[in-house]
Amino acid sequence: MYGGQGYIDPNYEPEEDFVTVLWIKGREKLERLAEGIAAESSVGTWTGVKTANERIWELRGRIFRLVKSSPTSGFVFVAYPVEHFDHDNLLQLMASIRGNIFGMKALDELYLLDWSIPERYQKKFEGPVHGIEGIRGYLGTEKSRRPHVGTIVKPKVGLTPEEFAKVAYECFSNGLDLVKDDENLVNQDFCPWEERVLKVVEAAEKAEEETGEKKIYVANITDFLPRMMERIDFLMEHGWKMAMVDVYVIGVAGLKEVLDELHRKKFIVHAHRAGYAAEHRGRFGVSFAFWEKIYRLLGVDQLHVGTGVGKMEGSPVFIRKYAEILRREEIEGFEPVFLNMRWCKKIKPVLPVASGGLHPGLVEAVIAVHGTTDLVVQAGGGVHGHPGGSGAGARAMREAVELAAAGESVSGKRASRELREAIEKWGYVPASKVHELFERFEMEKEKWVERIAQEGFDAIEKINREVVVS
Ligand code: RUB
Ligand code: CA
Repeated sequence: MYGGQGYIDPNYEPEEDFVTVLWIKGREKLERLAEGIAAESSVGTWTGVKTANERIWELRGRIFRLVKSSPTSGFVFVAYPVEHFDHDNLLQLMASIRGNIFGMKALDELYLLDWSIPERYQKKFEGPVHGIEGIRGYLGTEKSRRPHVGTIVKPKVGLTPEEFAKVAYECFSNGLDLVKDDENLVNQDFCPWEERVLKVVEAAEKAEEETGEKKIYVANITDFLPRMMERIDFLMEHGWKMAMVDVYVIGVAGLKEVLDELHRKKFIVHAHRAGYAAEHRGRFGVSFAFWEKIYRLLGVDQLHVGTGVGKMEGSPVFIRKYAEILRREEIEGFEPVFLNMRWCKKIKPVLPVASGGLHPGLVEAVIAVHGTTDLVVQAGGGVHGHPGGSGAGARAMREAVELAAAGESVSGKRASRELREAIEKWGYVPASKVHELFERFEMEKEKWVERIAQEGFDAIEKINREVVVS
């Protein structure tokens, strides 16, 4: 009971509901902590109020499942009826399910692991304009289905427009499909945005003519709204309909506005997620699964999801699931960590971007983590750190991706000198290591489900630490 009301209803079967799954730990009984959350995120408060009635009570959050790890901790599943929420107002929805509950005093840990969105709500959104097939159509890879190969120009910041464009040209003309600005490069004095864009677009077009391949350069337009709008116009005027946004730092309201404009103009949208991890790691927070569903709903075309084998957080098991959430129509859950969910047809699949600490020797492994070649493989240091420079690094990456996509070894006899040089410098992880990890995990899955139920969040963290490619 909380505020005089009971929110637990084990017989309730969610149909057209939003469902959230949370990890909770606190200083009261799990049931009471959970009811506090259901109340505070829906119709209730700490005490009964005279203004409530039966009609309002129907709008409540219902706890239909509790998985107890101890008397004061466990996983909680809450269902909210669609009517609880304001039409397509994602901000109102966030203030409910990702709102006040994180400040409740009785809680020592609270983590929103996942949520599922009913089709009735999804239908109010447009989703991506291009998505996986649109981008593949643009680059001409619908048939080959090979991963797209990209780079982040490095150093992240500091190059002048000329220097930046020179690196971009070397990468484009040596086999890369995509060149991007880094998340923290926009319009600094040493590299004015418009000047950079003009020079890089010229470089990309030159490389297109020379190689006969289409190229994608995504300039980072992230800024306050009026300036993002100006940049979209500038790109349009120069016949360039693609851009990058730092989706997390922009915030959902700004993102909706900028995406509306990008959609009207049919841009390809590359989404960088810098900052998401500030609330994704630790024991008070929100999983990336929450955010990527918002980004797919609002309609980005490609989105960073991690690598599972590079420098950023996330075990292969988690990264594959994050990617499936973007790519699939039907998501198979792994409760209580991930929920089952079906995307409605209208919301197209988003192309996952694997990036962060990658190099040619990790290409086989990262494709194995994803379990498909529908992805962008992206390397910054792994291109520009090649002993032969960016051009050699680009060729080595493209070659590694072609070999791995064809199921061949990146370190085999067919590898060129440049590819071997990259592997000598950075090492090599074969796909078989990743396959073994997934086979082991599949065999031990039941055990992990039990461990998660018993040990709670500790076991989830162990999957990230222990289920890794070694
Ligand atoms: C990677 C890079 C990206 C990270 C972000 O550079 O610049 O910003 O991928 O992480 P490098 P994530 O290839 O030199 O490591 O993709 O996990 O959001
Ligand atoms: Ca970066």
